[in-house]
Amino acid sequence: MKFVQYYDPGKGTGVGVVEGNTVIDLTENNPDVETVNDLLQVASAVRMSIADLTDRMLDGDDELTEYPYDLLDKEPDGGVMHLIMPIIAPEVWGFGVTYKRSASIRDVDSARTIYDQIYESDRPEAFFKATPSRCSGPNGPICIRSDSTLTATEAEFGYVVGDDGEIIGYTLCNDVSAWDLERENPLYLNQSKTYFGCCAFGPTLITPDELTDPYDVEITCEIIRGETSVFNESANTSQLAKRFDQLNDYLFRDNPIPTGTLVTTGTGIMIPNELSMMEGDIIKISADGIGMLSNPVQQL
Ligand code: DO4
Ligand code: MG
Repeated sequence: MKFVQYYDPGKGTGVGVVEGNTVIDLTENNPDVETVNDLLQVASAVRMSIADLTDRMLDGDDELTEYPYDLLDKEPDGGVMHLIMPIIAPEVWGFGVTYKRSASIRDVDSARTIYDQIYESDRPEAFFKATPSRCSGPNGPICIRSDSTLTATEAEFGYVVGDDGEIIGYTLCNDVSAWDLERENPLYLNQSKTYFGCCAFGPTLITPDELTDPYDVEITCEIIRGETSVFNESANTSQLAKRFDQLNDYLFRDNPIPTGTLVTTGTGIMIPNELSMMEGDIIKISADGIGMLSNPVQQL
């Protein structure tokens, strides 16, 4: 099953189930379920998956409101109905250098070997990435911090964890990063990774029963500058050097991770320096089944 969250002026947030090009409104007939987080809480109490619980809620309900997906896939504007992040992730954590390409290109650029070492070791690179106020959903802005001149898109596959660390859904993520800060000194990593507008994710949250092989997802990243597509490349999650249970093993070690946390799994698509983000660019990250996450770039 595929979930979105939306904002409806005058009503607030709601949850939708995506079927083809249609969004079925779950909240209208279940007003206590305003977010996927609410759904997760109920599902956990009754020991069901969110997909099974939603099936039960929709079953036999003939009075469902439906919207065309395109109607909701709009720029966030308080006056119109639009998609928002597919879950309110209380925390976002990132993993890095999980693809060979990411390791080798970063080392060439920085003339250091720390990335190769991380790629080869059991303990992955993990970093705190964001909180809801630092994140955008579909069509929301992603930002270049005011003290960076080389900030780049990192197109990534992400998973969301439930109460016991189990994966409850998958999504796409842009781990926007100020590469110039990171390359100046690795101890600036936090400042490269975490600031206002540093992360976008969505558009949907797809459950494991529908996305059955998360290690075979083709992720494409396109950069639109002006009217022109200036970059279009793909990577496949089959190229990931680490498995999600291995990442979770380190992430959850002595570290309380709240339910609904988004974990972003590293980029396999390295953007050339000359195509680092510029104000007005549109960055599109897409994958079959999950949809297209499109975000405009804003200079802070
Ligand atoms: O080591 C720096 C960050 C790596 C990262 O974010 C990635 O590989 O995606
Ligand atoms: Mg990254």
